[in-house]
Amino acid sequence: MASDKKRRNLPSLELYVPEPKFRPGDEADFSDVEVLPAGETRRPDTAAAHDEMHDLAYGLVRVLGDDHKAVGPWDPKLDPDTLRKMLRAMALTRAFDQRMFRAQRQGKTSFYMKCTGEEAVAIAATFALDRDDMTFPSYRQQGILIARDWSLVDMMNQVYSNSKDRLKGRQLPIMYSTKQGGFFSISGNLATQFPQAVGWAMASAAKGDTRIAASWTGEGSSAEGDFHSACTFAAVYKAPVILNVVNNQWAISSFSGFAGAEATTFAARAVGYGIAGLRVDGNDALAVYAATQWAAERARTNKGPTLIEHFTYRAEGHSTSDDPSQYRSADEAAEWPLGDPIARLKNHLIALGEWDEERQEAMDKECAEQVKTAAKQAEKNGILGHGLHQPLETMFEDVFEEMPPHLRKQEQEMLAENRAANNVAKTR
Ligand SMILES: Cc1ncc(C[n+]2csc(CCOP(=O)(O)OP(=O)(O)O)c2C)c(N)n1
Ligand SMILES: [Mg+2]
Repeated sequence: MASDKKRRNLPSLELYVPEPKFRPGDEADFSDVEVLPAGETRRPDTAAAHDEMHDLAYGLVRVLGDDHKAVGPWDPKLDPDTLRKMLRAMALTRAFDQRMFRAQRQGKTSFYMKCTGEEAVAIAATFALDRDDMTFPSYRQQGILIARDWSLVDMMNQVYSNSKDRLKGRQLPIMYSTKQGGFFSISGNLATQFPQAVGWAMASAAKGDTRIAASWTGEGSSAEGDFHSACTFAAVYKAPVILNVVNNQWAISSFSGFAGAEATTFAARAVGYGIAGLRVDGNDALAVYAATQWAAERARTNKGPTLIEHFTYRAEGHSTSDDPSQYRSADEAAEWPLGDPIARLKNHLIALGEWDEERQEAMDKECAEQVKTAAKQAEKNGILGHGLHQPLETMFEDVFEEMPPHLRKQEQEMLAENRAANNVAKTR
């Protein structure tokens, strides 16, 4: 719209709107993505001042090299048993995702979200945390629960919103919650978990406790105001918290550029807040483990928060409601220069002489069986639309200590209507 006041001697302003590099039908080519060689990034002391490590917010912590060997100062030097446990938790998470995705397609649940390609981000981090540290995840860190050996049946009961769903069908499937699991209720309101994690960490410090908090958010959600207020509080009070930004390149159909990825890295947000910032290869389980271990030690020794960007790729659709072939090139996942986190850890164990393809195949089969057995058990408690849901009156419960009369009246009306409807159905 040309304004009357437009000054003719100045160039017209132009609005810049980012555009993803590849759309459906394009050949994906990530050769411009800078992938630093494994082992090259320095590892500062965990007590280092945040402003002495700005380079790390623009670098890329990597441990696993192209030859599948672990190299450099970030190598956490884990024993083979721990590596195998980590690999198994990642494989089990993938098997769980596959089964639940299929369950949604079979109409057993209304919704599901996979974390394919991002398993290391949640699982390797959980291995580096203490069991009683508190996690504030987004919906793509089901791996935390699996790494903490949480019951698969309990998770499935929630996905099926059935009679054994502890959350009584009040949460969208996959929005788990367990106090004993140290897993804060997932919220559909993106990024709210960030200030909650910082507040929890501040309380832990105020009480003189020893437990720290860790939170995860997507790169898209880092554009929310909550992300920024969380960073301010974390920096000001040196909260013992690890703030993870999972940069999987996509926020449903919006590419990371809309959250600022073209301008700088997500780890660089830390610089402005005066927080330690690390940028990590999110598909390298050892790098994720090492960065989390570093940040945990920093938090535990009162040196303050760390913001970790996990550079990764969402290998599948956003959720069962999404069709990524409509907005991105089909090649992208295969062309992703940082590979697949499970394959990379597997190859590392093979390179160490501690694993082989046969054992991997047997483990994958065992994981599929374990998930199948759990699903059968959970399905006995009910699946979507098969009546074994929570009693209807639970809809009115657990809000007021004593239900106010108007709600009691509504509840009675609902139950009467339901009885009448059932009677009509029976006489038909
Ligand atoms: C406050 C808010 N805004 C928008 C949405 C809708 N929404 C749900 S998931 C999503 C994409 C988030 O992408 P990202 O943060 O990158 O996480 P990812 O799904 O990639 O793990 C959006 C926009 C929401 N749930 N809450
Ligand atoms: Mg994302």
